[in-house]
Amino acid sequence: MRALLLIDIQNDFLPGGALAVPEGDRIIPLANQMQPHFDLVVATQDWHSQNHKSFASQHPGKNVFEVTTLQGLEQVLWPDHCMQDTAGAELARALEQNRIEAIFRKGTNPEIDSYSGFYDNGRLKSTGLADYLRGKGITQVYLAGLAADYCVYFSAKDALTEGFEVYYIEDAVRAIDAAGFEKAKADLVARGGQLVQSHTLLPK
Ligand code: VGL
Ligand code: ZN
Repeated sequence: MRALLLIDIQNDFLPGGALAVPEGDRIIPLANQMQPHFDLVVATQDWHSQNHKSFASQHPGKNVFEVTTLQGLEQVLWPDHCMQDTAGAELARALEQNRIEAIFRKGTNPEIDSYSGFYDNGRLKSTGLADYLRGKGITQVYLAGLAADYCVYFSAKDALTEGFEVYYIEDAVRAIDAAGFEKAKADLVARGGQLVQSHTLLPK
């Protein structure tokens, strides 16, 4: 059984949003076209408290995109984004949502960031996504969403670690940083993941 994971397709990651991913909106038609051809569609949602420590605003004197340490882990400091109950945290309006069976929220703990839909960055807490997928008989996980070099990448890595067959849908993701995108893809392939194009997942 195959699941489509829609990672963080939220207003703040679209052009005009607080942490806009270049061309982030371009993946939405692809995500919509693919959904009917999967056994299960699941979404993740970055869902931060307003004082989340991944925000540069919580570190006086530090700048956005500066790297610091948080709980012993390297942490990029982001603009305030995806704050709980704000419009920026909502899933994109253009995204078809009726087929999404469950939404896994992450990044709620203000002390630690959570890029992956499976675990927080310190791997201290599971979201339950892996067990949920296994409970549905899923063995193959296909990923689309934002950002390709952060949350999609970390989710794909964890999916591999959890023993799923992993397919990273190359044209249905967009990255914050072009070099980071290339690195992420190479690393996933080295770990046994596969890169696919969305059109190969649609009926002829
Ligand atoms: C993300 C940075 C901070 C993502 C989330 O969804 O890729 N990136 N929070
Ligand atoms: Zn975030």
